[in-house]
Amino acid sequence: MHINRRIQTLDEFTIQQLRDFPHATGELSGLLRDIGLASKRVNVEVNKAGLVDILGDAGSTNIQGEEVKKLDVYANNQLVGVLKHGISCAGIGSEELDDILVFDDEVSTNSKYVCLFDPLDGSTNIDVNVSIGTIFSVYRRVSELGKPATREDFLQAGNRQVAAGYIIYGSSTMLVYATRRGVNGFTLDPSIGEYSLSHPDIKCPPSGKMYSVNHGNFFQYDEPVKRYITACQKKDKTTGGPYTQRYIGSMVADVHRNLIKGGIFMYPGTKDRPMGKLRLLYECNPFAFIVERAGGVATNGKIPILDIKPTELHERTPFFIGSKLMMDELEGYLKEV
Ligand code: P6P
Repeated sequence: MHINRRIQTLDEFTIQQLRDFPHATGELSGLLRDIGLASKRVNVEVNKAGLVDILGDAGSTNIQGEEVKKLDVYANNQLVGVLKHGISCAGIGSEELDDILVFDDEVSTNSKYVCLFDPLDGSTNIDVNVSIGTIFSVYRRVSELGKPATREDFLQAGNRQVAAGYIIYGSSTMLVYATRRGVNGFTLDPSIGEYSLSHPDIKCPPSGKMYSVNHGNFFQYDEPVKRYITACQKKDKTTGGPYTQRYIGSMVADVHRNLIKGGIFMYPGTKDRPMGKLRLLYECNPFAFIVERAGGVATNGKIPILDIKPTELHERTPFFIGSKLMMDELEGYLKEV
């Protein structure tokens, strides 16, 4: 009997990974499937956000001082729910929660991993139907199994991530995740309600024609950054300039586009906010892990993002990420005094 295995679902793919690596316990695969399940529930609400009273503010503000949209809260609760009741996660850190949330039941305290996430990035775009996304990062615990997870489990450098990924709720819903074995993309097939492998072994093009930055902050950026942005707008046979400027204002969408087509995304520090806006642990680290596994580069303008040793759960960092040759070109400008 011929079994059509042409398009693997996320579950089939992660189970195949287990077959290929018999020593694996299956906990990481289970965690990824849990996140996939939560994202399918979020997807349903995102897709009908204009129809029901789920738009608008939840009336509260998160630790960032930002108005919390109801979908933010819903997405956070879905992720906490599946991870708390799964068998793979000892605790979580979330943009929507002031502090880490440690799961203290017996199964969770024996789980190997902790997870950090931005449950719904780009939420200011919810009301205007622009693509938004969920971003997640997975670490193996450094604390003793059998005891509750500790803050040190969450404050690890990004180069210690075992997996990272995102879900983009756009023209289609895609889950992209990276492990040390590579980056793979799965598109949600509504006809079967499963993520199906659509982008195997994603590689970030070594160069591209798009640069992504908020021009409204231009005069707030440091001189080398301004010189690079200006160079992106000039005709240049060696770099292929001028580049096209694309800025969606939703990092998941901007970085996803550059991962697939090539390009560079920048959220530099400014005079008012020297550390920029984006969060290291659950925005920059996961994307840095994914893009670097795909052959791209991610820095804070000085060192690799993945080498930064975090000290705070919600700390920010200047962020530059994209195609290797474009990042090398940027580095040349940033090295200038
Ligand atoms: P600005 C969305 O709020 C977000 O965190 C990222 O998704 C996005 O890239 C950035 O902020 C946009 O910020 O200051 O350019 O509007």
